Amino acid sequence: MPMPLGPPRLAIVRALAPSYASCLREHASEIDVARARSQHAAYVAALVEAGVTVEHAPALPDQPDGVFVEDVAVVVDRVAVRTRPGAPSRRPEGASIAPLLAHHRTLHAMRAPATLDGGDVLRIGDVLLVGRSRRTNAEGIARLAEVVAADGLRCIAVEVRAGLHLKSLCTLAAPDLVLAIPDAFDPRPVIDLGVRVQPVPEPAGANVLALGERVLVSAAAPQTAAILRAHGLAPVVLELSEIHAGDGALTCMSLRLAAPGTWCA
Ligand code: CIR
Repeated sequence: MPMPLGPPRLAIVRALAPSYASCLREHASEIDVARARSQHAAYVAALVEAGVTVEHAPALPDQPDGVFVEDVAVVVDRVAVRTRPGAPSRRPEGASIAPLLAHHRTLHAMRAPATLDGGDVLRIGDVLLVGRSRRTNAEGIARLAEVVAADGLRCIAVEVRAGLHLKSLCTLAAPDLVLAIPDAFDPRPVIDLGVRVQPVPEPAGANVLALGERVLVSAAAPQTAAILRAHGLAPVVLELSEIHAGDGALTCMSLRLAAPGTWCA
């Protein structure tokens, strides 16, 4: 009997740094830090509203990308791995999260030359689809596979040809439903798992965060919200303009831990 998908029991988040306007990003867009902070606060409130317990990692004022905690670890059922992020400037971020994770899971390390960002890891049941991207290399995927084997999970590598991370291109909305930017990646591994791949018309719609029936979705993706409704899900729309300006989205602002006997997105 496979484990069911559930809402996360716990989410680790980190306050948005005053230095956020210096975060890594593809295009030198302007960032309004005060606005980013209120968008982050609304995100945390939406997690709490959905019944998720929120734990705050120590603030890192001098790490502009520190709010994107998803990238610094991969957490599964009994084990977790602190990643070695692909961007060197982001490698110090994980140290302050490690003790929090070690409290809940057996925590493993990842060493050079391996690199991996958690944004490249999409869990579907017992499988982790892992994007080979600008941030995640083959050694990182191999190390992740070694760690998660302890929980009976396997990894399948997927090429990320465009975009930052695999989860910039596709995320899980329900146990049998992945939303994806059309033609952005090879959907066969997802389809082979018996999961439908639903194309979304807006790039910002590809990254949603499933919290049970509720699914967080960006205000920049109104058509995606309508698609979620059509699938019987309850979209919770969040304004994320300043988070998107930092190349971030919904999944990247938390590290989620499932309740025992379930897995989570
Ligand atoms: C970066 O380039 O690393 C950050 N500015 C954005 C990271 C977003 N992370 C994610 O989607 N998992």
